[in-house]
This record gives sequence, C-alpha cells and structure tokens, in this order.
Amino acid sequence: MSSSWSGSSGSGRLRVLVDMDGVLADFEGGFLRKFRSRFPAEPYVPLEDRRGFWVSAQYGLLRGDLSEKAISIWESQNFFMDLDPLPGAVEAIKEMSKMENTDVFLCTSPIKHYHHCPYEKYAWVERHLGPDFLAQVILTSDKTVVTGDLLIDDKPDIHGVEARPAWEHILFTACHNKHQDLDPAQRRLQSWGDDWRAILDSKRQ
Ligand code: DGP
Ligand code: MG
Repeated sequence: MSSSWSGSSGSGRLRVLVDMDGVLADFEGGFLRKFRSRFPAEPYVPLEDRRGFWVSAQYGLLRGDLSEKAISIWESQNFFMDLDPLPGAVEAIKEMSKMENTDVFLCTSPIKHYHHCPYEKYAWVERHLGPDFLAQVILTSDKTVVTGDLLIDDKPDIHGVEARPAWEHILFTACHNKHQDLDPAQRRLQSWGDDWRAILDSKRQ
C-alpha cells in the first residue's frame, strides 16, 4: 500500500460494502423455488431467462397478475431466512473481514414490507456469518449515502440522493444482469470464485 493512500474513510483502511441479496444470499434461486412450490400451475421464468433487476416486472410481463404473486413470495415469513448462501460467499466474507487494514460491511436494502425482512436479514447473518457480524450490517434504501471504497452489488444501476457516491460499484454477476452491457469503466465480479482479492488490492494503491 502506498503511504499516501488513505481510502474513503481517510483512515488508511479499505472499506468494502457487500450487498446481501444476489451477492451473499441466493435471492433468485430461493424465489424461484418458493414460487414454483406455492403456484405449481403457474408459468414461471427459468433463471437462464431472467432479464432486468426487478423480478416482479418480468413476471408482470409474463402475465399481469403474476407480478403480485411474485411479490407475495418475498413478503412471506421465512423467505429471507431460508435463502441459501451463494457458492463461496460465506468463506469469502470471513476471509475478507480478517484481512489487514480492511473493514467489511454488509450493505443491504430491505423490502418495504418490513414485517419479516429486516429481522430475517439479521438472523441470516447470525446463522451464516456468526453473531460478531451483526455489528457490520447496514440496512438502507439508499446506498449512495454510505461511504466506502467498494460496493459489491448485483444491481446494475444504483442511484440515490448522493450523485457522486464515494465507492466504486463492482457489479456482481447474477442471472438477471449477465447479458447486460456495461459502461467500459465498470468492473464485474463474476462470482466468489473470481479474483475479489485483486479488486480489493487495486483499491489500496
Ligand atoms: P439489494 O440486494 O440490497 O439491492 O436489495 C434489493 C431487494 O429487492 C432484494 O431484497 C431483492 C428485492 N427485489 C427483487 N425484485 C424485486 C421486485 O420486483 N420488487 C421489489 N419490491 N423488490 C424486489
Ligand atoms: Mg442485491
């Protein structure tokens, strides 16, 4: 690390913000499994045909009333709690958080139907990452106001009240964004098997 580098925090430490749904937790796989189990007679979108971030929008195009049915899945109790970790996610976050001069926060937007989601996100973190990680959870509907060097997130367009967020957005590849053309400057992390350590190192220069 160069001696002049101070990071977005000004502390010389690298601050990494990591999204949960679609990056640590398999939202798309969990959704499809529960949708098919609750509505076995209804059409569905196989993961390889998913396009666009909003699941409900694509289901609404398939048939108008399917949008509401899709929403009812992630508004149900235990939806967020039951999501499986994505391959390698837990191991990567645990390793990242033990790296020298590195602070890791989980930065996630809860759905507005708040009856289960916020509680279950904390419970998920406790179950899969351990109770010490609970202090690293940031629930926000606007990630642009959170300061960090990197935001690893599967949502292609992240906007909010801060026009120039401090972080560089690393697009985490997901079924809904893998076909999408990016701005040439934007970087992707294809999976947790991809070289996330090199991306972190590139920000320490
Ligand atoms: P994040 O991964 O932090 O960007 O959170 C986005 C949340 O939105 C996540 O819980 C997934 C959820 N989501 C996905 N598709 C839709 C949708 O069509 N409508 C709503 N309300 N939420 C959706
Ligand atoms: Mg996400």
